[in-house]
Amino acid sequence: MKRNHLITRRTAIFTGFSSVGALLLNGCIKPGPPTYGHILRMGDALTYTAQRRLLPGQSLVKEYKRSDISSFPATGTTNPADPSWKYYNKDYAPLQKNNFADWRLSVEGRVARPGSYSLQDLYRFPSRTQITRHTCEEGWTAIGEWTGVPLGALLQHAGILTSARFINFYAFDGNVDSIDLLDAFHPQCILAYGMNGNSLPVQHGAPLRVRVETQIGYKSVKYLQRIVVTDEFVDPWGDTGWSWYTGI
Ligand SMILES: Nc1nc2c(c(=O)[nH]1)N[C@H]1C(S)=C(S)[C@@H](COP(=O)(O)O)O[C@H]1N2
Ligand SMILES: [Mo]
Repeated sequence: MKRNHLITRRTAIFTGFSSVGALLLNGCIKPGPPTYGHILRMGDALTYTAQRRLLPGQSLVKEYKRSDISSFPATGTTNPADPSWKYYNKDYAPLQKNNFADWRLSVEGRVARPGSYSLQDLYRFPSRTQITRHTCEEGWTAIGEWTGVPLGALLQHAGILTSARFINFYAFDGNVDSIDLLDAFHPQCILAYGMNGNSLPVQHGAPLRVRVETQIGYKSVKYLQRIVVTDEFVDPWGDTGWSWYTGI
């Protein structure tokens, strides 16, 4: 039985690789970030049906039990409404005061149906809850439970176009980052509005944050305001020395 299981897995892996190979043969590779996301050129070379067929081959990060949930430090911006904070945003406090009822997530760029989503809109999507380990580049890790909308589901709802290659996140504190489509459609890549069974606390990114479980903590942008789908790589880190791709 065990053997069969292994063979099945190997077959699956092999099938995955041959799809990648087919892609590489198909694609004329444009300059871009030196990542697998670029090599695959998901948006250009694949139809979205084929892409989704490929995705189940992506491995999931480990998920933990409720009893594994740990205390969870907050880093970087912990309150965009604090006027003494260097990345203060005056628009945040009024939204927070009203429990984010007037907050909207804008989804723009290479989508057939650009638009904006309230929290209520997002609650209507099928949700995913996952208990995962967060790894910060500063050297700490913590385990928390996150609930939210799979980013892939939202992108499909907005009608992501085949020319799309990157998903860019813009936050209230001016933070900007991006991921490629392979990470965006990873089943554990969610837009979280809940943490440990409650709504997402301000220090952890209320009302909505990204959870990119396949990468280091700073890719999980808090305080989301805007998502822009692009066909071009916009380097959010420039020459700061921070990596764009930080897979774990
Ligand atoms: N908008 C925004 N997102 C952010 C940050 C930030 O300062 N602003 N810090 C990042 C870093 S370095 C980490 S480790 C995690 C921390 O999330 P937490 O504060 O919920 O622990 O958020 C990331 N996302
Ligand atoms: Mo971090």
